[in-house]
Amino acid sequence: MSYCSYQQFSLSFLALLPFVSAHGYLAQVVIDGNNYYGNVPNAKPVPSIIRQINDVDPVMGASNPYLNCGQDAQLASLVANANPSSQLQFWWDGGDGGHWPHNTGPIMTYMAQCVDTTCDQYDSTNAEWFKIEETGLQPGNMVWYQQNIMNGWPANVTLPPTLAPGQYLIRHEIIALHDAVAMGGAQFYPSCTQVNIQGDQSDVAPASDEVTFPGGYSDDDPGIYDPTVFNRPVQYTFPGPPVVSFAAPVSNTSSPTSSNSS
Ligand SMILES: *[C@@H]1O[C@H](CO)[C@@H](O)[C@H](O)[C@H]1NC(C)=O
Ligand SMILES: *[C@@H]1O[C@H](CO)[C@@H](O)[C@H](O)[C@H]1NC(C)=O
Ligand SMILES: [Cu+2]
Repeated sequence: MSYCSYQQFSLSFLALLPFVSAHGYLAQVVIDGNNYYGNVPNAKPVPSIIRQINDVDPVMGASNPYLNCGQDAQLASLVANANPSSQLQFWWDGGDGGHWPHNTGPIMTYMAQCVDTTCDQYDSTNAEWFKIEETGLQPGNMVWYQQNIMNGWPANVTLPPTLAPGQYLIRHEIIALHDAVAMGGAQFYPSCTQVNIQGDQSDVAPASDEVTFPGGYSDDDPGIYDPTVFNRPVQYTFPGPPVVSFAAPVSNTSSPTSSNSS
């Protein structure tokens, strides 16, 4: 049901295309210069900090249980050390091994504490997620930052400088909105990465800023069902809770903490 971005093509041209739907997955995370590779969906897994999914296709529907960490996400066996203000890069690949195939929609990053256990054992079904970053449109509101992912660049995220230490999941998510002019057409691509934050800082998210997944989104949220997503300049409202007050400062340049609301 979900093609990548064919909707502007004529039906006759569509009929000539091979039935390849590339979609994609989180292939690699870089933490302060250290590379951590994820597993290709469905491949025999090697140790990783990224929870492996079993399908590059998007998660569809705001109440889908796979909205949590991605399609049938499995516990990952490793947990990487990170620090307050660590610089992260998230590298997304297309399911065909090429570049990420989408360019319309937001990129958002959430975190949740791995409660009462380490993240390699933590069942995130009831995790309380708080948002540390949301990246939408580049200045001018014509082009999404997601275009940079399609061009072969990573997403750049800075961890909150004062977040309390401990084991956390980082839920880095791309939403592809090219079919979101219809209710239920938004494509969700969640991912979960396991980290252990060092230090003795003390900020924690207030419960009022936390959501579960599913739970944090509705199919009729303005940023998920978006009939005007192709009207430029784009007016966009991010779904989910607000970014926590102690998140790293927003920079509207393209690196390394690119984050810009419309
Ligand atoms: C960043 O935001 C500031 C304040 O809104 C603005 O003056 C500046 O032009 C912006 N920079 C870019 C590259 O858009
Ligand atoms: C992340 O930073 C790199 C290097 O500055 C930049 O080329 C890239 O476009 C940024 N990513 C996004 C999604 O803007
Ligand atoms: Cu796709």
